[in-house]
Amino acid sequence: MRNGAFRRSSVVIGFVMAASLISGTGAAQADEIEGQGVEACPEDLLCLYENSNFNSGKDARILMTNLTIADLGDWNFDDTASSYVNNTESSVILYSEPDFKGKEDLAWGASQRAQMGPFVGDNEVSSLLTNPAD
Ligand SMILES: [Ca+2]
Repeated sequence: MRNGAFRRSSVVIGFVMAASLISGTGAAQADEIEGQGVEACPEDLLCLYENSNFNSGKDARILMTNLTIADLGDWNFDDTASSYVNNTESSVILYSEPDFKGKEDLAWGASQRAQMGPFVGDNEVSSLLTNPAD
């Protein structure tokens, strides 16, 4: 009896792990939603908000990603971000030009900024590097 119960819970745990792999925590991804607020940003993703204060007051575009993106124009998000939430444990470098050029800002792991800056300003982010080597 005990042995059977143990085996059954192992199967459940295995299923949950497989489901989380498929749904993508940890998998490379980028996606766009409409929303607002810090809580709109899922765990393990960096979220760029179209407007300052995390789109406060009105749903607007949010680009959510854990990818390195050389040109945010590919996601129709070039020169768009006005605030961000880094809901990952790693730093992300934000650049004012495509291909990791121009001015740089460091978005620390588990940090947020209601207004872009100080180095890459409002509507300036054009590329981003996730998991930079220290
Ligand atoms: Ca903007």
